Amino acid sequence: MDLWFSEKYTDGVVFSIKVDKQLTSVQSEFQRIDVYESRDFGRILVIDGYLMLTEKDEFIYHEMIVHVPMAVHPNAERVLVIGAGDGGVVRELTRYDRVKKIDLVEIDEMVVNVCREFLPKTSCKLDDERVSIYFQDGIEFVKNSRNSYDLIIVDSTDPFGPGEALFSEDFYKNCYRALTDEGIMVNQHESPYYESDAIAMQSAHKKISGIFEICHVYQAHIPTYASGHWLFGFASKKYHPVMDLNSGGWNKLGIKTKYYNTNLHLGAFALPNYVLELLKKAEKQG
Ligand code: AG3
Repeated sequence: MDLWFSEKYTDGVVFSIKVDKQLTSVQSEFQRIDVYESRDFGRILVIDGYLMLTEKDEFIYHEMIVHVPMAVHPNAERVLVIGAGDGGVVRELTRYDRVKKIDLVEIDEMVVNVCREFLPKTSCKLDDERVSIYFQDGIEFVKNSRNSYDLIIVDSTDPFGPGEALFSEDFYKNCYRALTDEGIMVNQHESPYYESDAIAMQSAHKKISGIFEICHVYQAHIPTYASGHWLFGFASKKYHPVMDLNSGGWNKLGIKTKYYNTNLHLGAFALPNYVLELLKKAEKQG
């Protein structure tokens, strides 16, 4: 009998990956966590039925959510990561010597435990000495931080379930306050393609652009997320994501990446017309 993992994108569209076996399935206090093994995408992490990452294409998401702000901010030393218990964001951050402190705030300890056991390729740097893990609600954590971080990376699930509040205006306002005057916040911004995702991304954009001085959106091609076309938000107090890109400086670091490069960085901010249209509409609603 064939075993397939399927994620429903709309009432008429389903994406499926044939899996060889289920490696684990646990129900935490917050959500259900499954890991599958597949021939084409390696191991797959699924939360509440939604695909979070696959071993085969997670590098795209994690490189783009980390290296884009890191190539713009000239000296990001203190980084707050919210969500991301799989460790993928932390792994990319630890490649920078200049990063001195990484606070990872993950609401669900079981996500970290499952990923440590079944996804060593993403969780491999969670024990780096610069990393402190807080099993707490990200919402509460940022409420109590002031002027403490150079960069905040919001690697949330989708805007429902435990991830919902990570798309709220209050949360973004608290992130703003938790950042220094030169701070940058990057967040996973959903997809522009299917209607329900597009509505979520417009709502996030509307809220963030009402708070941060500089607010842009960039894109990447992620084969295992809805439509394969995924967006990230770049919100900043001082640095512009394209004008302040330090290509020479970043290239000198010699970080070997599989997806990100500084030419692609520039291109990632060049969005298709229909996406620009959606963003403009969202800003007007503000
Ligand atoms: N963060 C969640 C991306 C959203 C995926 N959405 C979906 N499949 N409907 C991914 C976590 C990687 N660190």
